[in-house]
Amino acid sequence: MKKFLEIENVPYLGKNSKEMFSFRYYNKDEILLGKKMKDHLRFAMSYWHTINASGTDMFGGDTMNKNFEKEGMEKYKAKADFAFELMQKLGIEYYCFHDVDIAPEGKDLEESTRYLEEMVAYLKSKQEQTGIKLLWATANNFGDKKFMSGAATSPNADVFAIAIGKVKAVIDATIALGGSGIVFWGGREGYDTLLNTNMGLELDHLAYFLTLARDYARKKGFQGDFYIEPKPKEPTKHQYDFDVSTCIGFLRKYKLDKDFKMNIEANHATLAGHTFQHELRVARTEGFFGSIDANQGDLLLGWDTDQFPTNVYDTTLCMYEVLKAGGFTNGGLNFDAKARRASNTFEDILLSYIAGMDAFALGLRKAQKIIEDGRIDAFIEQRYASYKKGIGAQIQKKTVTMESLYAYAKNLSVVAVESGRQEYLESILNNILFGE
Ligand code: XUL
Ligand code: CO
Repeated sequence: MKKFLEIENVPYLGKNSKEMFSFRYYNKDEILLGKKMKDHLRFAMSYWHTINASGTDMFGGDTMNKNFEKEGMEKYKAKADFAFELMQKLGIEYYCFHDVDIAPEGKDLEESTRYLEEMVAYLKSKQEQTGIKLLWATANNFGDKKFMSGAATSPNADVFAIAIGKVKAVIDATIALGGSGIVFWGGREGYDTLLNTNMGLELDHLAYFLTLARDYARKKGFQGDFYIEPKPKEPTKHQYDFDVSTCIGFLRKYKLDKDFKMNIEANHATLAGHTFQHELRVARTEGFFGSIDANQGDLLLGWDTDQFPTNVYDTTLCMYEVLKAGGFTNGGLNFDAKARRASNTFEDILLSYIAGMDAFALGLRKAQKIIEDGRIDAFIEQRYASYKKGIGAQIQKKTVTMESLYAYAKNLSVVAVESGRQEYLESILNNILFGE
């Protein structure tokens, strides 16, 4: 088979390595906290950015050609060959795709499904040859013109039907490929103006859409996770899957909370005005932690730039949350990220994955240090010590009444709340990150 990249497998050479194509922190079989690094991190390649996106933005066209001098189905097979070669060379064991990433679209749903099935068979043989697995798949129900006013929330019932038909094909593909997740990102499930929108009806339709998908997949034997991927805006002004809290409220209302978890994307968190860690913490606290779309935005640009994650503060605090959540089960770290438009060579694809994987590997190492160091966890524990004894313990056990608390509080005079020590804790984090 033709090879697309001159570089061979990317080795781990340790933190002092000056070799361009090497990992400095990602040593996949090294054991940390009782588990191999690769099993903590469960890296996945995103098909859409890596195999298809070619640099087009609002102001200019492609800066790269990823067609491999082929047309039609042959082009998609060449893309798959490239995808698996890249993953093998990087040591990535999972991948994620939208239906339209892996196969061309036909004139109608039936023809598109046929193309999809042909490519699923091709990908299946590649999986068998390499041991690489599908992490999750999703339907692109936002790109085509018919989805301009939404898919599940479209005012047009035919669009709802076509969109759920595409999800059926994706579920069948996921099962055929042994994938462990199905993602729903509501690309245009929201509104641009309330002047034309029946919000209550749209939310009901969205919930029914997800219910149909869940029931079909479970009927077909799918045992993996369903994920909602929160994003507050872009392309619509307001998306119904705004952030993790909003999604959890929605899932609980429509009794979907037993099957759906969150796929949390860093750049979506910051678009919602949250930190990445905040979204992870909400999901962990509420029992909805599932999977991660690993990337980062540029706060000065302000839109969803989907850059490769290199900010070690963020990757560290992310991996701290992942460890505290007990690690991934069916989920993983999918690089929903693309090399910048001006990083336009095939080597840049490799280099950007190396940068992202190393940033998360370093983040994992530092998160382990935070936990082993124990000062931050101990501080939090101590901060709530008043709930361990006396009246606090009774509140904690929920054995008080309004009257008993009033009687307790009525003569309290000076209450000394202890310092929150934010700056001290930030300096501990710096000490752990840079102290050696
Ligand atoms: C869009 C985005 C999507 C989802 C899958 O912002 O993140 O690529 O991850 O549809
Ligand atoms: Co994403």
